[in-house]
Amino acid sequence: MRKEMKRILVTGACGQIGTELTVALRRKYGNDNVIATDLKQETCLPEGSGPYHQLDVLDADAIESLITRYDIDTVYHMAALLSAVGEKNPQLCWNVNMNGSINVMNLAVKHSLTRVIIPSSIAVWGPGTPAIAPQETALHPTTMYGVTKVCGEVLGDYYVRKYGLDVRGLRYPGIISSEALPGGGTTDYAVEIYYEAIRNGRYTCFVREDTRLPMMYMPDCLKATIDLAEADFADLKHHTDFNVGSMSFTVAEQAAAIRKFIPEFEIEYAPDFRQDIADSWPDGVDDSSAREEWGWSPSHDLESMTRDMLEKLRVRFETGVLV
Ligand code: VAH
Repeated sequence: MRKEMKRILVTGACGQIGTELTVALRRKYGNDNVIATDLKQETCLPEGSGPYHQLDVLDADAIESLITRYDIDTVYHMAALLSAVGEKNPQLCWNVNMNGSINVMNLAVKHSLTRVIIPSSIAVWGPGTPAIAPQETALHPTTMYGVTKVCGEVLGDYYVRKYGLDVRGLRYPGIISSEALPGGGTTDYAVEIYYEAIRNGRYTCFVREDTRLPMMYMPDCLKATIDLAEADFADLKHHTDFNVGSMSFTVAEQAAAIRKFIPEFEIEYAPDFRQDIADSWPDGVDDSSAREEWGWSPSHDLESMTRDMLEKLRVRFETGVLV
């Protein structure tokens, strides 16, 4: 089985993580060696920054034609419906998240791909999970998205053992980024709050102020994803289910961090159906396995993320990129 990662296919390349992951991979491997795909017809990536194809991950033949056309050796399979949007259409969530993943894994085996990266999430846990989620604990998700993430983990592990396929994944916490809005997750509030703080000086949050969840700034998310992908397989005891943490905070703490830069910022709370999902997830994670097996170490905390987010968003509002 080839070990080099040289020709990469990204699915869900217009998603919150996919957008910035594609840019980071192109910077590292070269624009033309990273093929971006998404369900969207038009690319969301800068014109001329590398190949883009519209792709439905339920169409195995379309995936296969890209694998052969570009001699792909690695797939970052980012395409998925997230927790909140998945609860509005659980059957579609199952279909896309599971059949998309098994299409990628079957084609990876057929074409002897070097590696497949398939994200998991803190959504694998449920109400009985300890406040700090251990690496090994019972997985009782309460969302269809979480069910698909548990299934994705064990399906990936099966392909490692049954076919010798190199499948890797990490349990993303809420991801916060300035470049692409999240696509229908429960943790979207932690991103929207920064945009609204600059746009309107105020935000109505859809979870309570005492809601505490594990979160991660996008630069750390990209670092974790690519570091895991590049780790020596022989060093890994886990494959598809690494806990990765960086910080945990309540909405009230996040609002206070924003007020250090925007003193007049106001927030009110109007919890909706996403409160029950957030309440089912842990406050934090034990990521000692990721630290031991592939050297995971985050760089950002709430203050440095807040400063960077507000600086970057202010520029984009002032230059008219955002309104
Ligand atoms: C969601 N942001 O909220 C995603 C994530 C932390 C959960 O997978 O659905």
